[in-house]
Amino acid sequence: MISCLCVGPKNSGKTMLLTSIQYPDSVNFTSHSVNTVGTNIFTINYVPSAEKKPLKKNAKKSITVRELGGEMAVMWKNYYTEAVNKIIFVVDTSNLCQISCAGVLLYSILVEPRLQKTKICLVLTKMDYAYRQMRNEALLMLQIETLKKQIPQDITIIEASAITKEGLDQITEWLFN
Ligand SMILES: Nc1nc2c(ncn2[C@@H]2O[C@H](COP(=O)(O)OP(=O)(O)O)[C@@H](O)[C@H]2O)c(=O)[nH]1
Ligand SMILES: [Mg+2]
Repeated sequence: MISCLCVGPKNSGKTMLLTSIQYPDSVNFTSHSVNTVGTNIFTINYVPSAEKKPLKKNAKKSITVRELGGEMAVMWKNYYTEAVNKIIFVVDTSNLCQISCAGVLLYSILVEPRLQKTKICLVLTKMDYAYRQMRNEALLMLQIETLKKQIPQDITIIEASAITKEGLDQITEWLFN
């Protein structure tokens, strides 16, 4: 059963982020990417390293994440079940024009009755491409501080880049802990 979903606007960088997490040693190709029509499934294994905390006893060593294509946002609801305990929400930090779209999508998840206990990881991706200030602006426009006070879900914010690999270890840790 798939307990983790990855959602976010079209082209926000979901496929590339998950691919980089799934294959930590891969070389990234930024030149072309295929739009996700429907869903992609990624299997992420926990590879222990000196920096990572060891897993708890009996913890899963492999997690399956389902990416929902941004162009099918109206259909996301079909994948929201009580079994979903984690959601990775990907925002393109370099594209603030898309931020209101991201905000609407995020909000629709937060108010979903079946997702009230879901843990959310808000990934500000493409940080290699964004100015530092854009990170603050993105969070401001998403009204994260206000939301945090009003919603039952736990939100973890991680800055990442599929290119520099910044934040990828943190996302893996969040997935497994
Ligand atoms: N600079 C940069 N570009 C990225 C990054 N992640 C994705 N991209 C680019 O953004 C575009 C959309 O990425 P993709 O993963 O297909 O987005 P998706 O629609 O959310 O799955 C592609 O052209 C990627 O090469 C990143 O971390 N940094
Ligand atoms: Mg995709």
